[in-house]
Amino acid sequence: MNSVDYDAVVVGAGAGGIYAVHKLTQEGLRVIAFEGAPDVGGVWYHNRYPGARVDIESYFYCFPDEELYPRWTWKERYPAQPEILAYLNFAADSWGVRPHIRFSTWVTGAQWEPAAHRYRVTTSSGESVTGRYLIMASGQLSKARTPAFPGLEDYRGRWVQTSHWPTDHVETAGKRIAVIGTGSSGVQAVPALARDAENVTVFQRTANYSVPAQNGPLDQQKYADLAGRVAEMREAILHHPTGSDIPLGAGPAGSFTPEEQQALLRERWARGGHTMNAVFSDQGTDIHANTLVADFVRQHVLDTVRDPVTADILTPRSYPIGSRRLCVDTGYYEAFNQRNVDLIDVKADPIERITPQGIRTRDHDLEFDLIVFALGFSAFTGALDEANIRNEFGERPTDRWARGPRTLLGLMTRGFPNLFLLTGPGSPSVLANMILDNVQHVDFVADLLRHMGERGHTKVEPEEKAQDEWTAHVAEAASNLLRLNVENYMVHVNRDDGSRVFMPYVAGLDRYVAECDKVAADDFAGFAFS
Ligand code: N01
Repeated sequence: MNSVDYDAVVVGAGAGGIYAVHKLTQEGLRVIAFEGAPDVGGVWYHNRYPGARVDIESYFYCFPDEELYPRWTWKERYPAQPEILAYLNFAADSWGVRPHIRFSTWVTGAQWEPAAHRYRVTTSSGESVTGRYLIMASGQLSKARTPAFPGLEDYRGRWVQTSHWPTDHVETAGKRIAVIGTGSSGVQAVPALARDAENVTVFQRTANYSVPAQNGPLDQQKYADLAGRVAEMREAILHHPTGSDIPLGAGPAGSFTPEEQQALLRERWARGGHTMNAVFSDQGTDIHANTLVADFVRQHVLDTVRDPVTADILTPRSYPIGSRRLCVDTGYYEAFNQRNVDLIDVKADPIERITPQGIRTRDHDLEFDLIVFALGFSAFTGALDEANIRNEFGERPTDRWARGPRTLLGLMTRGFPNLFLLTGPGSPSVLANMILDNVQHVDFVADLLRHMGERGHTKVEPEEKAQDEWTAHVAEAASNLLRLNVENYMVHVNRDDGSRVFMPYVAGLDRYVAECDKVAADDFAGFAFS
């Protein structure tokens, strides 16, 4: 077999890439990583918009590493972006991964060379290297949807995207600001921007459900306790559906009296954040159970927002709660009680164009100094496509996914040997703690590569039958979900017949880890080696 410059080429230096470089170099592999940004952090490098925070508690949104964990502590339950970025820098420095990473360098192509069992990877800096394994740590929510509003090119103010917030100072104090998009990013940015802006006008297309994080200082005692038993904690969160310790659904809604239901809702509300996703075990599948939770959140909007017209527009009614990702905020609805915050319902009053001075809707012509686009991502496939990975037939992975992603364990896709998709579609991915997802995937890949090394294999890809079975299992797990029928970035809609594929694996990280463990214990059954 032909030689390679590197055993592994890693794409991306966010949490997944940092850990992949660390783990695989520890395994004795020659590793190089390419990262488009000038530094580590991935989405936490780019998503530096005011108000950006994680929505998984910080006890668990970090590497479950016995050496690292006790040397760090967080200030808050849901830390803001600067603290998370500082943490990822701390991890990168502690593990000494930087010398393996080429920053400010985008992968522009990766061509599988079938005779040599390797990828030739080319980059924006003109570099060309070969690697036996290609490890995509490029994230599932990293390639932003670009704003496509007519007139943007003539706009004379400044415009920015939450997903790629500039590293230079963006002046917001005293400015007239438009925010377009009210998903997780928009609802976090609005109250933060409204603190010192002259005016913030929010352009909402769909009223989304947002629940308070109930953020606060970290329980340092709890952190210290976990720091003393990291291995045990790691096992516990790997065997939890979301990779954390949030409470699971207490039981089917119908098994509680109305008073008990309300008490449970209040209890989960007080705990905050994604706990509202699992008040009742059947709220994701039963519309009556779901409506109980949705009504509770809707009432909060009506109770919080003083202007009844604004409250009505903000009240989410168009889909069941949790069937799009639940937004977690700090003071979102409260911000609309400020005199400097306005709301435009773009379904009733559509954006016609960006003007040189601002935004023209059907009914308004408004002037802005700054337009903030919070439009979301080309999820699951955007970053993968951008790397321009080609197999021996010139195909990209997504060329074979016209009817939705087809993977084995969300990690590999047939026809693309030696290509690993960290947190890819068909794995729990965005439904669980993404740092833990990455760690679990990298550890699995490291075990797989060791297995191959011991047997002299240089090529691996999923067997067709195993991939078909896994893809069917992922679909089956999602078949009774309310969210399958709602427009959202986790659902792939087949162009030919409109049928739907839920992309992440919804049965839980715990179940997924058990499946991976079974495969590994069975000599990686389902993977074909040569
Ligand atoms: O993106 P989104 P996001 N005109 O796709 C609107 C993670 N995350 O960046 O709802 C007008 O959720 C669109 O409208 P609609 C998290 O996984 C986590 O906010 O489609 N509006 C929607 O309101 C999250 O789920 C955190 O009708 C337009 C918004 O833009 C994921 O990232 C923080 C439009 C996009 O919402 C994505 O969140 C931030 C148009 N032409 C992100 N096009 C944490 O809390 C789109 N929209 C950890």
